[in-house]
Amino acid sequence: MTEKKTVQDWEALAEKELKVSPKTLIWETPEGIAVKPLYTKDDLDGIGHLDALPGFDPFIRGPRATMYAGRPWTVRQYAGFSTAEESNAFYRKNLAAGQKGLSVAFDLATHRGYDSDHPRVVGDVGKAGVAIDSVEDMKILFDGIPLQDMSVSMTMNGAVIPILANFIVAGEEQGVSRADLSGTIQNDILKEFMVRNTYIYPPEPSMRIIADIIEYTAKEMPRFNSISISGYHMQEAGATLVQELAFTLADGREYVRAALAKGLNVDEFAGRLSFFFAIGMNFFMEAAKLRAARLLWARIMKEFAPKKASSLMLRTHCQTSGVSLQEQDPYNNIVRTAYEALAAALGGTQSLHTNSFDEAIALPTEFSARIARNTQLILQHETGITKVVDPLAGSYYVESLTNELAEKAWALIEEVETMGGMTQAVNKGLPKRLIEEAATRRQAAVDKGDEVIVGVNKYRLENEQPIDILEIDNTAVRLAQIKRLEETKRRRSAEKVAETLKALEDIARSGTGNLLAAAVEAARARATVGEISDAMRAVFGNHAATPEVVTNIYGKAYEGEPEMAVLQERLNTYAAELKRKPKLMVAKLGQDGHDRGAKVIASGFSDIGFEVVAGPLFQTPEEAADMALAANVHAIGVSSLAAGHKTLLPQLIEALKDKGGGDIVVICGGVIPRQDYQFLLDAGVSAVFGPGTNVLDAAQVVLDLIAKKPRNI
Ligand code: MLC
Ligand code: 5AD
Repeated sequence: MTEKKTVQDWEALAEKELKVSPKTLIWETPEGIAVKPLYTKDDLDGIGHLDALPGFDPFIRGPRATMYAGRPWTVRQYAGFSTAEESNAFYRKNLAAGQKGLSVAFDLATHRGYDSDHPRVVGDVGKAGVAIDSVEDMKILFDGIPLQDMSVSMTMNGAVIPILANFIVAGEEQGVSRADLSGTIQNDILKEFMVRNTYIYPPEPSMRIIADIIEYTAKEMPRFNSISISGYHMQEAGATLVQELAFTLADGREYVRAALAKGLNVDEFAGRLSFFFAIGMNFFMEAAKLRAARLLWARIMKEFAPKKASSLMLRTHCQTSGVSLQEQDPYNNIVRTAYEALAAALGGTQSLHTNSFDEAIALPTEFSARIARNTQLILQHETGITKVVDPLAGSYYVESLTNELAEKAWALIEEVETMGGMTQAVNKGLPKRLIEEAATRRQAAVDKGDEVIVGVNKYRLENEQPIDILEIDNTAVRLAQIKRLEETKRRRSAEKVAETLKALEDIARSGTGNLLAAAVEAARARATVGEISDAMRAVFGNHAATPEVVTNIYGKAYEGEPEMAVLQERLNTYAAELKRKPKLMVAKLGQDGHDRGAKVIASGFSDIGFEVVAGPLFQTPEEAADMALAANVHAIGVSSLAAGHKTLLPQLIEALKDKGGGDIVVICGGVIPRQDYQFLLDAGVSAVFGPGTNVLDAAQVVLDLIAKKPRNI
């Protein structure tokens, strides 16, 4: 008989194998979790949920008793581009090829409550999603798609009132009453103030909008999920999994309180709150995160003493991580996405979007979207993973991780609570700061090679072949939208529009009545997304955020590294010549609110020794040029992630020339296809930095460029 071995025996053996203590193998994750090389039964000591069953409180093993064995997760691919006609055709093809639910991506003009003819959105119409100006567009978007049978998710937060109103009216005009509409509206504004930035109004009226939507859907739309409380964008912006988990659940708690303050009973709405998480490359930790999320949500909801079990149940959509995908050697992204999708399924997601391999370059083509969709279909039909509920349960490692994530997230949730809840924490900027610090730390780890990304900072290809991408003719889309807007306005009753908009504005002003109910009337009369948004803007005003730059994180990671010291010395010598530090403005143009890249560059350059000016979000090229001249910068770096670069950069260069700043160096970076580099260089951009650029390398190039064109007024 073999003798029973202990963990101490294993440690001794491991040390013999390694020649050093196995403690050196402990992996400190960004979450502050020390992942050991071996987990055993001892790691389960004191964990309380080990005998939980799926379908029962606290739902750690899944919200449904049978999970995928009864019904697989919904294959729900997020998509939208160009006009309603083009997006509709794309949806229909995808549904015919095995997709099960719809998920609409709107363009940024729509997100921020501007019609397609607004001067601030010239570069944005139809680019990052589909342009929707009125019910007429919404009807075309769902033409031939029976809304009583198809669940539709709409990612909308800023212009959530007009968009949901348009959807309700489009359903009505298809002959489907709102009570029969199924789907989800994202409607999660707190994370917009933290990370995603498609807000319109200040926090307080924005929270009222959320509560009004929860109230309206609870009473009128029993099959509709009133909110999709989202951590996805936090992880995309750099959050650790603990931060993602904690801030998302704390947001959820805040929304529950807002709905209760409206006088609703918790069981009237809690079963229709839904969630949304990102699934990145830390495979087991991502699966554990979903299990921990369900556990903690049930704990949070018990505070509100619901009677229905469904009120405790966390149901979620997941999307594989966009930031984990790379521009270099892009077919690797198919592999990354497949692993992430598997983690989401093992974690028990209800619905899933898998990203396309061209993510870091452009919007999906039909080809890349097919592979992304098939990644899920292959998991569902070929691997057998759907046959067993929560197959990771009981794994020493996964149970221990689930427990540790839950404990760490709970501590952060409690910290938010002591600040007075999430609205207060957001106002004080805590979550945003923590997330931006984590993003900067990660960038330094990748730049230094401490974290390996295959094809980017290791095993890089010598020659990259450009891949086929989806190009959208932004001007053609804008002109087509403007034409339909004009037609819609010509055909409608101006009095009816004015009357319904006035009623909406009155409700906004008085603080009583339901904003969505009023907007449905306005949408029926063909008031546009812009007009409905403006009626509320007149009362609520616009929210403007001041960008802050985190310092001493990037530099600290490079402390004592010769690479940094050499660069800093070069910069100091040059600064002595100039009699001031080289000065860079980091700019965001148009409605593109993805500012992780801009923030990380601002932080990195500032720690290297540049003087950095962070421009606000949503500048027009003119405004950016004025700011750059007033601040007397040597260079402007534009970060572009929403495909507006071919319109906005030439405009910026023209504006600089007109205003006497033609000698300011213009560089840009972000999601820019290689096919567009020459166009940008011809337009006067001095350098283009794609995703995966090392910050120190970029700083060298910027110094070279400034030195060649020394502007020093
Ligand atoms: C499910 N059902 C079962 C079952 N499993 N019935 C019996 N046995 C089983 N095993 C039932 C459910 O109760 C439900 O019915 C129905 O089947 C559908 O299942 P579901 O699990 O609720 O799935 P789904 O309808 O897909 O809803 C998933 C969701 C929802 C609750 C998470 O909110 C959703 O679809 N979210 C998607 C959000 C999204 O796409 N976001 C994109 C963001 S992109 P019933 O009757 O109970 O409903 C983004 C990017 C950016 O944000 O920044 O732009
Ligand atoms: N179509 C498809 N996917 C999109 N994403 C954003 N916009 C679109 C769109 N119009 C995806 C990307 C991105 C994430 C926020 O959502 O994966 O990283």
